[in-house]
Amino acid sequence: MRIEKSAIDHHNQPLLTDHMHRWDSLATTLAHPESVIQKLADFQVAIPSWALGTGGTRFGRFGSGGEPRSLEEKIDDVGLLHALSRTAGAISLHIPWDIPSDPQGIRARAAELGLRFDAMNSNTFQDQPRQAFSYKFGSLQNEDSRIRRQAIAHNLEVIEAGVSLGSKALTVWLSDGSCFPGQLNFRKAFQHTLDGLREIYQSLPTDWKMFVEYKPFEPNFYSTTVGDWGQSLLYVTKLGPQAYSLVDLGHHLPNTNIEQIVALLLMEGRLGGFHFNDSKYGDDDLTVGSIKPYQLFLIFNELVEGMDTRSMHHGNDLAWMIDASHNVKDPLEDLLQSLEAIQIAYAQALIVDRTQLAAAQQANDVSAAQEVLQNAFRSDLRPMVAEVRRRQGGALQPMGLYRAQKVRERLIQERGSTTTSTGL
Ligand SMILES: [Mn+2]
Repeated sequence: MRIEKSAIDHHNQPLLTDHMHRWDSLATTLAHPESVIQKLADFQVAIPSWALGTGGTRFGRFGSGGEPRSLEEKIDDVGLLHALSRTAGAISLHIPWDIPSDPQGIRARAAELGLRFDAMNSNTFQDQPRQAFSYKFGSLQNEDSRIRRQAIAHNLEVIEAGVSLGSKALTVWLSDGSCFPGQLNFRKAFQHTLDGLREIYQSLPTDWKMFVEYKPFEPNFYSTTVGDWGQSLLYVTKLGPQAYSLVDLGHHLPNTNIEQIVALLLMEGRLGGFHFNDSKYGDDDLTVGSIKPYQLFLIFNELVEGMDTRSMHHGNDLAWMIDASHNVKDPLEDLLQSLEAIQIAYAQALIVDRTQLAAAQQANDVSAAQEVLQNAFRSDLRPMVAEVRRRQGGALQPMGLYRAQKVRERLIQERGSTTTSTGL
């Protein structure tokens, strides 16, 4: 199903007077409202194909019905999100869950909905039917060279699929590691992994990037072979200029200072991309901004400062993606909430008074520095984010329209109440 422009106009019309009143009064308080509006409009976030169905835990999965049954339907769902929010202009695919049988047709369908293909994701963390060797004891790190070869060959296939769709990046997340002391020789595991990544890197098209995503634990609980940003940085430095670290917010131990990691990776020119989610304990994959919105703002504050220092384009020079999974919410509603949280935190970072902040830091005026940051964080910029959507043809209240249009009910009618999205 699609949401027509007329339905969006019909939804916006009765809300318009109140919205314009709130936006006009906010705009008068901001130094450069139009430049912030433009940056927000240019900022598109990729939706991963695996977030469109209900996620589960190892204890169970409770489907919401109407889940996409094919790659085409996944693209349609991202199209819905983009039509409502005008900020979900890309989709990130997972191979082998989303192998495109008709790349030209898939490209055309995405283009029609205003979507491009973001980074491709390989999968050597589970075994596939008819696969010759098992990844039970790791993929690129494995002692058995035949298993390492199989994992390398898979990544090359993912690159090939991505080329056919116009993607420009490969994200490698490895679950490789060990569950018990003594299971693994750390140096050999690192070296095997580096050798494998090198072979994959050598097959990258010249205009592609490779992202090396780290994670401290799960599914392995004693060691992970790309366990933190230091290890990721070590790999990408050894690989070459097309390799970058990828930060997933949920891939840190509790209370890690993620904003500092982001600042330093940017300083070194090695931050390539970002996976948004939120967490209370571990890799919880909760809705962005639902638990720690201040942390999200502080991260965006470092991203904006660091990218501006390096004259980077905020929207294009890093890969932005939501990496979340939902067991109790409608996945599409959850993604709409995540998209809005990202826009709000980004907008708040854009209005930080950097001159005042630098002066406070120079003077060791700790209280003043805190005031500058919290002035921005406590500004209610929701009218601005709504105004950006309105100007792009989106909905003033995306979730309100989603519910008024009975999107989930219509998807269930169209696809059935028991469908399970591929890969979940
Ligand atoms: Mn991730």
